[in-house]
Amino acid sequence: MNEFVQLSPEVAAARADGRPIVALESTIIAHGMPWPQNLETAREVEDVIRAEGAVPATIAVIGGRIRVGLTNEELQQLAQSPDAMKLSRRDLPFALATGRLGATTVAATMICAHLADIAVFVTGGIGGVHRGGAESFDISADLQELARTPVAVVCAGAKSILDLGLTLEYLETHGVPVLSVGQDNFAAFFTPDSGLKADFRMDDADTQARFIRAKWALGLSGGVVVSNPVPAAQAMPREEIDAITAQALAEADHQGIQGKAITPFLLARIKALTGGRSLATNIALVKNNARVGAQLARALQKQA
Ligand code: PSU
Ligand code: MN
Repeated sequence: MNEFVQLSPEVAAARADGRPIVALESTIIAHGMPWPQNLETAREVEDVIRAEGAVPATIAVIGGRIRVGLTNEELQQLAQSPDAMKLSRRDLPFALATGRLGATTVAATMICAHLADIAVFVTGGIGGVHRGGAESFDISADLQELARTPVAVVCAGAKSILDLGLTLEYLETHGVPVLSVGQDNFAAFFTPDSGLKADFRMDDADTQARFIRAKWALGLSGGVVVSNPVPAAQAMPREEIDAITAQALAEADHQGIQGKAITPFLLARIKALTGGRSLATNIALVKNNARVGAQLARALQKQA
C-alpha cells in the first residue's frame, strides 16, 4: 500500500476477508450539503452499503494521510469544518504536505480509491463541462480522471447547472463509457431524464460487472460512469428545477464566482431557492446510488 494511504480497521478487515468495498467521496459532506443533513446522510449512505452486503470506505485527507474509511467522529469533523479544502487531483499533494483537512471530489476520490485497490465508488453527481465551457475552459477535472483512472463511478448523472450534451461529448472523446440503469437516457441529477441518450443501458449488476471486467481486461484504462436516475417519486419537477438553475447561474455570473467555488455556490443557491426541497431529492438519490454501487461491488467480487 502507498505510504500516504491508511485503511480504517473496518476496511482493512474487509480487504483481508475478500469482502466487497465501496468508496465514497467527502466533498459532498463538506461542501455539497448543509449541516446537519450532511452528517446524517453520510452515515445513512454507509448503512445502505452495509445492508447490501458491502463495506463502505468514505475517503478524506486528515492529518497528512489519505484516510480510507472514517470513524463517526471523523465524519462529523468533516461535516462541521467549513474550512475543509475541496481537493481535486492538483490539490491532493498540498493537503498531504501541509496536514490540512481535505474533502475529496470525484476526481480525487477516484485516485485514492484506486491507490487502495477499490473498483467501485458511489457519489451524487459527477462534475462536467460547465455551460459556456467552450469559452471559459471550465471543465471539471472529474472528466479527465474518468479518462485515466480505472474506477467505476455510480452517480445520478450530472446536474443541469452543467452542459450535459458537452459533458457526454467530452466523455466519448476520452473513451469513457456511460452505462445507464433502468432507462436509456443519461440521468440529470434532480430529474431522471436529461433527454440525452447514454451509451448502453444495463439494468443488472452482473452485466455491468462483466462490462467493466472486459474493459479492464483489454487494458483499456480509465473509469466507467454508471448513471442511475433518481427514483421518480423523489425527483424534482423539471420546469421548477430548470428555472431555479437558470437563476442560480445568473447570480453566480453577476457575483463573479469563479473556479472551484462555482459548484458549491450553485448547490447552495439551488437548495435555498427550492426552500430545501432539492436537498431531500439529493439525499434520496445518493442512497439509491449506494444500493446500486454495493450490488455492483458484490457482482465484481463474485466474478473475480
Ligand atoms: N455535483 C453535485 N454535488 C457535489 C459535486 C458535484 O451534484 O457535491 C462535487 C463533487 O465532489 C464533484 C465536484 O467532484 O463537486 C466537482 O467540482 P468542480 O466542478 O469544481 O470540478
Ligand atoms: Mn471548474
